[in-house]
This record gives sequence, C-alpha cells and structure tokens, in this order.
Amino acid sequence: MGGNEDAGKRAAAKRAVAEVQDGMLLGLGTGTTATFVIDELGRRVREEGLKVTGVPSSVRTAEQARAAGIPLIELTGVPPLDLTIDGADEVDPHGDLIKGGGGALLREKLVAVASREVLIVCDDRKRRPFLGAFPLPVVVVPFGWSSTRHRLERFGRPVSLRTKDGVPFVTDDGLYILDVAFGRIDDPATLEREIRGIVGVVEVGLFIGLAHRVLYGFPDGRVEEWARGGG
Ligand code: A5P
Repeated sequence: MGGNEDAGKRAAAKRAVAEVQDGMLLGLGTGTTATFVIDELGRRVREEGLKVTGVPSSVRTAEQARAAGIPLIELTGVPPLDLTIDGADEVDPHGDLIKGGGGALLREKLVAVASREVLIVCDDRKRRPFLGAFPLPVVVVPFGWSSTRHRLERFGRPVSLRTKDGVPFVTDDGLYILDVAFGRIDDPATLEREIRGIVGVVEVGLFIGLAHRVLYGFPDGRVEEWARGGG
C-alpha cells in the first residue's frame, strides 16, 4: 500500500475517465481504485458539465458518487450500460480476474454482465501470470454457511470466513464471504462453474471473459492497455 501504488491506480483511473462521453450510462465499480475513478468523474461532471448517469455496484460507491454530484439510477439492464469502470484484485494474461477483495463482487458482476464494455483499471502490480495468489472470494448464504464451507473444502485448500471487527463481514445483500486460498488456479473457467454449482454459493469472484480492456497504471503515471482479442 502507499503512494506508489496509489499513483498507478490514479493514473489508470484518470485515463479511463477521459474516455467517458456525454450521455453515457456508466457502471461504477467498488474499491480504492474505483474511488479514484469516481473522484475524477465527479470533477468532470462539476467542472466540465459532463452529463452521465451512474449505476453503483455498492452502497459505498453510491454514497461517494452522490456526494461527487454524479446522478445515479439502479441497475435495470434496459438499456444496457454503455461502459463499466471497475478495479480488480488480480488480472491474468487472458484478462480474467479475481475480484471481491472489497466484498462487492456480486453487484460488480451484475453490473459487468449488463454492460456493453467493461474497462478494468488497476495498479500494474495486479498483473499476474496466473490467478489465485489472492484468496478467492466466494459469496454464500449465511444460513448453513459452515456446511457450505465444508463443501468448498473438498478442493483441498484453506477456506476462511471473512470477518470485520470480530464478526462475520456482511455484504450489501446480507450475505457472507468465504475466502479460499487456492495459491494457483490452473483452469479458472472450470473452477468458476464448479464453485457456482455448490449449494449455498451465490457467486464467486472469478470474472472470466468479462473484461474487454484493462488499463495498468504505473507509479510514474504511465498507463499500459490490454485489449481482448488485441495483438
Ligand atoms: C471490490 O469488491 C473488489 O472487487 C475491488 O474491485 C477489488 O478488490 C479491487 O480493489 P482495490 O481497487 O481497492 O485494489
């Protein structure tokens, strides 16, 4: 954490917001990088008169966006969102992601799948040769959560209930999160299907094939772009 990492996040966020055009319906992600996105978007709304409408992926993001002067609506899917800008915890060479470190992965995925384009912004250090060093967040129903945890343990990896201040962390939708320390995930698409098939699991923080582009920010302000299907 710290200044260098923030500089990379801020550079990627600024580059992403520069692409936003008048009239866009925008998905707004959650997390520290998304915070920089909302700051910059709010600045453009206030100073340049940019006209956009945001669809927030968390209560936290909604509060920040509202305070920044960005008009908001809830997710309906009709019409589709023009663009979603969100962060990630890890990105692999295929543009597949682990998300959910901030606990908002369910709403983030709902917003992402309702978008024509998903643009990921992150510090360059989130770029990984494979996914899984970051514990994989799995959203579960509180009822019977420890029984769900036993079923997740069949993958042979440590599973822990996410807590905050000594009590279970509760998502905006009243759900719990189990973090699974895979270490290395060789086949994220198959793993996503297998985990989602477990009774009690609502969603998993693997975002496969959802990101269209990724902007990697560096501490010196440089930004590198990865695009799906690009050279
Ligand atoms: C929130 O649930 C997450 O998916 C975030 O997008 C992700 O954890 C990245 O967070 P930071 O921007 O804070 O690193």
